Amino acid sequence: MGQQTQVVVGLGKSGMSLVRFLARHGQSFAVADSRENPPELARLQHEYPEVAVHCGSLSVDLLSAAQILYVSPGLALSTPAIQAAIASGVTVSGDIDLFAQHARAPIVAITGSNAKSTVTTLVGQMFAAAGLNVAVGGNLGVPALDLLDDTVDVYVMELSSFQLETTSHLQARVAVCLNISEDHMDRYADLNGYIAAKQRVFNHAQALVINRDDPASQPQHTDTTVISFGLSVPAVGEFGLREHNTETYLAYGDELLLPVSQLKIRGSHNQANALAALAIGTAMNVPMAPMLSALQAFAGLEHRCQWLRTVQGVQWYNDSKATNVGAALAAIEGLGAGNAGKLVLIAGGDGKGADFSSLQAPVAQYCRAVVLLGRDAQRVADALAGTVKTEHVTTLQEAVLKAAQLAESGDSVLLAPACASLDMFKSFEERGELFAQAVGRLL
Ligand code: UMA
Ligand code: ADP
Repeated sequence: MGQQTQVVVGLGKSGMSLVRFLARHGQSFAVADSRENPPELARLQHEYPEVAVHCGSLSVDLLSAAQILYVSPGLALSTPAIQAAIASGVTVSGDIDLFAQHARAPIVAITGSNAKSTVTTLVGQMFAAAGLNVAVGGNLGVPALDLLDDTVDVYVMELSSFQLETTSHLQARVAVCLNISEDHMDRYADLNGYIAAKQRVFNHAQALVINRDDPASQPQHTDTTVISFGLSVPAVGEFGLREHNTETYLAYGDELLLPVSQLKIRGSHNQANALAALAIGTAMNVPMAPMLSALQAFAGLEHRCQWLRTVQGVQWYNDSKATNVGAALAAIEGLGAGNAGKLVLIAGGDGKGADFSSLQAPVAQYCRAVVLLGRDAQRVADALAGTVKTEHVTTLQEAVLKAAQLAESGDSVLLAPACASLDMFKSFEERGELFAQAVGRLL
């Protein structure tokens, strides 16, 4: 087997999209994955039998002999074989870098700890309503390289911190970091390392959309156009909220755009998301009218503060995608502040090394009780000690029954685990679907 100057490292969705791209461009390359049986191995061997593939522990010799590695987002750059290659002068890149170098239409790049998928989807729908041929993907759904198409008018890309780590040529037309809260602490040395990865989204961008309520999400310095969003009253050229005749409106400077009562997505965090999407569209010169009609029609994504049903006066919400503390906080505060009743929270799972102490105050303020399950249930319970009643259960079905007992008419039950699902479920989607089924069975 000859030496390859290009190696695709990782054979999941991103790796396979890289294989398709490089093969389409007639380039030669090898593939490596640290797993014995990576998810796309059978497909690779069937569709590209000529490509050399190395599975099992990563070979330092293979990686260090290359000129460039395209590293998948799931693989930490601190992996020893990758570090050894970097030390021998090998360039590290990734699918987003290659995508950005080949995209012929502007890129809207959206990152942040939470709300990426919601805002990316909403912006995609706004652009489509304005008649643009828009391609939407990245960390959300279709891998970036599979979206490349010369008929596209604009790419709207959700980017994770992992993808940004290997990206040096993004040059987005509009870049946004929606918010920062602790996540993926099993992958970063500290919060600053995580923030630095997120902030790479701003590198060489033509216009920035920033969250004026969240300093950690903002660039250190910039000399490009900036449009801000936030929940305060907006100055000229900013997006925010204004009160008028006892109603709260989304506003652009002095201009009232839409009463928040006309949004289908719930909670103040979703008002911030709507404002972010409008700011992104404005930075792209998209007219306001089609954006507002897309916004009014947008019912949100499944598993994100999704209303399920009312049972005996109790509202049930599925926020299984609240896989970190910041998302759970937003849901508790967003739903708690707007409700006359109390919340019964269902939480716990794989905590990814997070600190749960910031849940204490909102749980004390808005919750009647907390039902806990999963691997880090006790760590969450310890952080909530002295607030409200906590109950431990072992299955999601039991959690639903326990929450139904604890909730009173007028209350809401919220699944917002503040943890990943992987200790008990295949994915956050599976956790949310099983929750919705159990709620559907309640009498
Ligand atoms: N892995 C190995 N050895 C390898 C390569 C990967 O053990 O050599 C493991 C990783 O540690 C990880 C898993 O395989 O646990 C998947 O990693 P991957 O890089 O092969 O993932 P892909 O299938 O390419 O999917 C990735 C994103 N996944 C991750 O970043 C973990 C998908 O985001 C994304 O949709 C896809 O590319 C297309 O762009 C998912 C995700 O969970 C939704 N993202 C994280 C999040 O949103 O929090 C960042
Ligand atoms: P991401 O793609 O960044 O994970 P999602 O749109 O899938 O974002 O939402 C992830 C979680 O974050 C959900 O639990 C959702 O309810 C919550 N969330 C949505 N908007 C916000 C926000 N502005 N701030 C904090 N959490 C939010």
